[in-house]
Amino acid sequence: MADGIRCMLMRGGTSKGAYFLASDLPSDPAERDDLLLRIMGTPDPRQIDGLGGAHPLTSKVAIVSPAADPETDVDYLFLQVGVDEALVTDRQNCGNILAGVGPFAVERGLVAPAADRTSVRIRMVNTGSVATATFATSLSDGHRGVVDYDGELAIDGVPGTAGVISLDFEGTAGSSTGALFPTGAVADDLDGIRATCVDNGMPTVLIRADDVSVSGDEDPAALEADAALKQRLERLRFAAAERMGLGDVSEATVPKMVLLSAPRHGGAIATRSFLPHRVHTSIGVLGALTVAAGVLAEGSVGRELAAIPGTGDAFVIEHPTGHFDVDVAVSRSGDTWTVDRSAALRTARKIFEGTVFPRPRP
Ligand code: NQM
Repeated sequence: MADGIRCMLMRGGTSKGAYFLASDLPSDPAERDDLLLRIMGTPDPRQIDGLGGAHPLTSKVAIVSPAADPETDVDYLFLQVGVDEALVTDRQNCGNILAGVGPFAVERGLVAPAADRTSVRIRMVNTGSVATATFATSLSDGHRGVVDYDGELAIDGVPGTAGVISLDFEGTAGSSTGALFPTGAVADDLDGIRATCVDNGMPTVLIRADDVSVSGDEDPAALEADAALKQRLERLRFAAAERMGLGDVSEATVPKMVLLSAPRHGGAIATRSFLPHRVHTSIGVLGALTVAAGVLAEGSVGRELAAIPGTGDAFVIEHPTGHFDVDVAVSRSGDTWTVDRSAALRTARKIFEGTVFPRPRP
């Protein structure tokens, strides 16, 4: 470890993380997690002695390896690293960090780029579902090829523009819990509150903001300062987790809690997402796909607040720094709901490539 570990720092969507090849890290999970805590500077609210950015959205790790199965090109394991808590968890996926995985696979020579656009099929090891990422590449350096990160797509929550990375998902419905609506109902009574428990890639609990006495357009900082609200949501989260078959979630970052209110800026629905303790400055990718799938189902919490888009139109999710447009379609046969389409556009950027030196063990 004195020689350091090869690492790439990337922005993926509205998040930022350290990307590694699995072969550059210890194979033993406990040893690997201890190393990652020391690389990211956890536990410490400022992560001053590591790469972490002092927020859950910038304390993330992607571990990429050649695919174990011939149906896909690479395997991607996502790890959420705590900020002030010495925690590394694989119990959630991350679609924002996923946006950097295809480019990283090309950068590391795991996937040969095409002359124009390259598609990489990625197995998300955390849940077993698959995403196809497609992005611009060129063979301009003669032999190895390069990723073209520049482009014209602006995503809310990130300044400027960058190249489009399209993400098409398969098998996200119920990928952590077994069903799109894991409690068996589109809405449940949870501790006296109507809630929709839904999983289109991210186990999530949808509740109306006005049911917990907020309007749903507050700043993240205002919601984080509301200790009574946070306690209430944590109780609801534990109750929901039990109904969703997630077991003990005291050390897990799922299910996410999402407060819904009527759209204010021409979108379909307004959201405030809890991560679950800090409040998201935008919304996660799988989080957004899950909100859309939940709200589209008749009888769900949020359906009555939403302005449902026409067939073929994007489902526009309003969030604290703008909106996130996703392409989601659901259908119903009897009581069973199926997700027919889940896709979104993101951007990513290579920020730094080099060798990271972990803090020594205490
Ligand atoms: O839902 C944050 C993020 C995420 C997750 C979180 C994500 C997703 O924005 O796919 O991207 O919900 O913990 O990075």
